[in-house]
Amino acid sequence: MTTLYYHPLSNPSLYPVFIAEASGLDYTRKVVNLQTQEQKSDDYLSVNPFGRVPAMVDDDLAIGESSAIGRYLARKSGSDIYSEDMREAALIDQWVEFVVHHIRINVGRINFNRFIAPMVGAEPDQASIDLGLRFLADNLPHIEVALSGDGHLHGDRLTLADIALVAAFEPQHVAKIDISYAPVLSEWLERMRQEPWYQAVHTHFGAELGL
Ligand SMILES: N[C@@H](CCC(=O)N[C@@H](CS)C(=O)NCC(=O)O)C(=O)O
Repeated sequence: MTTLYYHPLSNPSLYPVFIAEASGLDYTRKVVNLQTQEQKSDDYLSVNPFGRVPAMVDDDLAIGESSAIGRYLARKSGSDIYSEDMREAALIDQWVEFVVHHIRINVGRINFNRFIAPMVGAEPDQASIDLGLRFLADNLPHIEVALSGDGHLHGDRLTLADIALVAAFEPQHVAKIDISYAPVLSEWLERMRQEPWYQAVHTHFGAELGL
């Protein structure tokens, strides 16, 4: 049995949950209460010593880190969201890494300061927001070009790369991130959020918490 530990407001942890749904895996998901620091409890640290969500347990295998979990789930399912061909897998990996290191991190900067900080009583850092906005603007043109082809980051089918992009932008609306300068991506995200694998998790980001 596969168990995914996640939190509905954590975009890294939504990535493997979307993958499990898109690849038709039989799995269970468990919310880790970040507000009570459950991620630092002894029980949880025995699952993921990094003390973060997501984590996955599959029989006697326990791992953290969303990208590693995502690849494992995709391989386990045998679904075509990844590839057994090492050259094609590398092309998909390239996009996943681009999204994680150049998109998700900047969405995260903006989200933390605009949405999370006020919730937890931290002081928002405008310089970090500005950096996030600037780096997003620098990198989104690559996404616009890629999605203008077959409507996917790689090839003509849904892959881990597309799911990484949807997960990266989960806090788009709560963090009021204006990406109207990237119209292809804007329309694509709204369409992806209507897909069955997305709707099986939630109708929109934060729905579980009444947002
Ligand atoms: N590189 C990690 C990032 C995971 C991460 O930062 N998770 C955050 C939530 S978005 C977390 O668990 N924070 C709680 C903490 O650090 O105590 C991954 O991709 O899985």
